[in-house]
This record gives sequence, structure tokens and C-alpha cells, in this order.
Amino acid sequence: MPLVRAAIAIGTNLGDRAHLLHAAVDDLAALPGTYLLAVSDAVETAALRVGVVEPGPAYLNAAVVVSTSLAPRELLCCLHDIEAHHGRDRRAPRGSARTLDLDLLLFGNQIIDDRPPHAEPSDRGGLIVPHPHLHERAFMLAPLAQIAPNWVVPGRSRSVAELLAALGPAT
Ligand code: A4P
Ligand code: MG
Repeated sequence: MPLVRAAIAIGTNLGDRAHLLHAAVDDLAALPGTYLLAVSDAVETAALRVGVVEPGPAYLNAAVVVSTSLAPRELLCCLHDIEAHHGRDRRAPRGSARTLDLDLLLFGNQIIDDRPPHAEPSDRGGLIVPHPHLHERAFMLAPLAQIAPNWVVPGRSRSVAELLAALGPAT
């Protein structure tokens, strides 16, 4: 596989957040065929409510850009392995506090949707890239804009910095 640039979001709001964030960056850098290109600052953000669970403690969020020879699905599996290694409990309801959440935001200029046919947008499983909420979440866009402001988000024809600027102040 040729090297492709990929953007990954890190979120943590349970446990030793700063340690978890740094450990996740180290683990990403150690993935096979993967090279760390840039890491954003960690930003503290109020928990955004997702699903039916009440928002928990504040998050530390960050973004990382890597160059990788992994295929998108392989990379997602690696992200899940890193989450599990750091105590992520996947049985918890969606939106629950989590030690570590690693989301694949962008993979080159690719648009990917490998969910099974007839899946609802809210169904778990499968891979969707660009991440379906990237364009509307400041906690994803702001760290990524620090390190990759000019990356044009496929399907939206706007850069990360432009999408961030278009968000209202309440997001
Ligand atoms: N999946 C599909 N596409 C992707 C992708 N591009 N990247 C699938 C990662 N995963 C992807 O994710 C659910 C399923 O999405 C996976 O099985 C994968 O195959 P998950 O990580 O298992 O579950 P989750 O994180 O609880 O659900 P989800 O939908 O990722 O939750 P959200 O919407 O990401 O909410 N507030 C602040 N301030 N900062 C945060 O980081 N995060 C959340 C998590 C809520 N509020 C937050 C933050
Ligand atoms: Mg996730």
C-alpha cells in the first residue's frame, strides 16, 4: 500500500486524561507502517451530549496526523485495539464517559462508507470517512485546524479551517 495521510481524533474523559492522551499518541506512532507527522495541543472541552447518556466530565481532545501504509479498515482495527488496551469499555452505552476514543477523521481524499446495506446512520459498526460528525464538531475541527488547516474535506469542498470558521459559537 502507498503511504496515505490520515487524521485521527483523540478524546478522553475518564481516568488520567493527560497520561492516556500521550500514551495514545505513542501507540499511534508505533503502529506498523505508520509515521507521526503532527500532533495538536490538547484542549479541554465541555462534554457534548451524544445519545441518551447525560454529558460526563470534561474531555481532553487532540488531533494527530499520520502517514500510513495501513488500509483504512486496518487502521480502524488498530484504533480499537489501542482503545481496548487503555481500558475502553465498548459495552457502555453510546456517549458514556470513556478512557479513550480514537476516531478516524480523514483518510487522504477518500470517501468511504462500508456499512452493510440498509444500515441506519446511527448504527454501530462499519467505517465512514470523513467521520460523519467532523464538519459539525468544534472539538474535532479545532485541534485538527492547528495541524492541518488546509486539508480539504472530501464531499464538503471546504478546508478544515473553513469548516471550523463556519461553526456557530455554541458548538
Ligand atoms: N465508525 C464508523 N466510522 C468511524 C470512524 N470514521 N472513526 C464506527 C471511528 N469509528 C467509526 O464508535 C462506534 C462505531 O463507529 C464503531 O464501532 C466504528 O466501527 P465507538 O467509538 O465504538 O462508540 P462511541 O465513541 O461511543 O460512539 P460515537 O458515535 O463515536 O460517539 P461520538 O459521537 O464520537 O461521541 N464531547 C467532547 N467535548 N469531546 C469528545 O471527544 N466525544 C463523544 C463521543 C461525546 N461527547 C464529546 C466527545
Ligand atoms: Mg469512537
